[in-house]
Amino acid sequence: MSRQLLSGHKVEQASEEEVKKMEMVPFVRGIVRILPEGWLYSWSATNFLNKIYNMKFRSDDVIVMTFPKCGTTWMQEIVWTMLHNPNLDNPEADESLWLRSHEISMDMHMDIEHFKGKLWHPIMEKFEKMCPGGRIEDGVCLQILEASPGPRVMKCHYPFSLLPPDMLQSAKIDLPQVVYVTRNPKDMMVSFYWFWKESNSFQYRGNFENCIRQLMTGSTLFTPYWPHVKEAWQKRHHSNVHFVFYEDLKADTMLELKKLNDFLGTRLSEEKLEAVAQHTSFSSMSKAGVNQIKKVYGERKSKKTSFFRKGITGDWKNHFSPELQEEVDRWIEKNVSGTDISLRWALWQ
Ligand code: PPS
Repeated sequence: MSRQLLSGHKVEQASEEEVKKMEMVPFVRGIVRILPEGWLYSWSATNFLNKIYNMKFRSDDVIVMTFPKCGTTWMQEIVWTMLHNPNLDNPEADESLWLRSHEISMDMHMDIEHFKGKLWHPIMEKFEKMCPGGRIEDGVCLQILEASPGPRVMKCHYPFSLLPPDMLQSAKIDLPQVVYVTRNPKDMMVSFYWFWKESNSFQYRGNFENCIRQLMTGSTLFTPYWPHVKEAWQKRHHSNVHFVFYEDLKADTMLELKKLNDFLGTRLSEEKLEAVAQHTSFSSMSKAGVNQIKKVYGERKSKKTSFFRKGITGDWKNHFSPELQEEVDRWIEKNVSGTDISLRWALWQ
């Protein structure tokens, strides 16, 4: 039985066979496919997508939107720091980023067996404090976001077409700002593989090649990749959308921070931007991430967090066989053809 969302998308339950092939820890009520694009999300997403479609954004909101593993966490911390910690003296910065910058798409994860109908316990504690009497079924992160003061820095893995249609509909004034980050698909895929493999929540059991093929064929969670990127690419000239490539951010961080400074209107001096770049470098963020995890779990918890692995470009070269590379490059060429997305970037030779 399929049903329709307010966005006009149709929701279909993925078959047990399809879900089994994803080789992950089960989702209590399975996986749904959102058509026509075919996005695969946990069933819980359907509880929240209509609410998200009607979400009221504020003019001082910044939404960091990405297909997963494309640089979300990095950009979230950059934007949060520019807006809330430009002098690097805000004590809230010691708190985990997940408690400072909430995710619009996070509530779908409460269906992962590991979470048992809730979310990560520090988020639940914050929910109880900020939203007394709130019902979990109405979305933990969504309610925290509603109760949060601005400027809110939000993370979102949902694509534009599942968000409110009027979100970018008029002049710059009174609209939220969207920073869309993408990353060359081969590095995105490698990052996904290790994230799933090492995550307690997903516990991916497949091998590397399977994972890459699932991401390529749009047969695993969050996929397909290309429609997500293409929807944002079409909006890249909108005055409230800022499109960033992970590779550019990596190659010349200061140049990208200057562009962000203009886009966000933060007016930080070059010296302050240098400090932001330093504070959000891979080494600083991964060190801070470990400390934040320790603060929550204590010393005995694993020393790393799965959100910081290598933080480099071109790591796919250490993972792909020549045959697999050829297959993936053909898929990339097919998807980039007919668009003005740079094939050179997409192949990232
Ligand atoms: S998620 O789960 O979708 O939010 O993951 P996301 O943050 O989008 O992507 C994780 C990858 O980003 C790398 N990362 C960074 N790279 C450079 N600098 C900084 N500061 C940084 N922080 C996170 C992270 O290491 C993941 O990439 P890989 O290739 O796996 O290392």
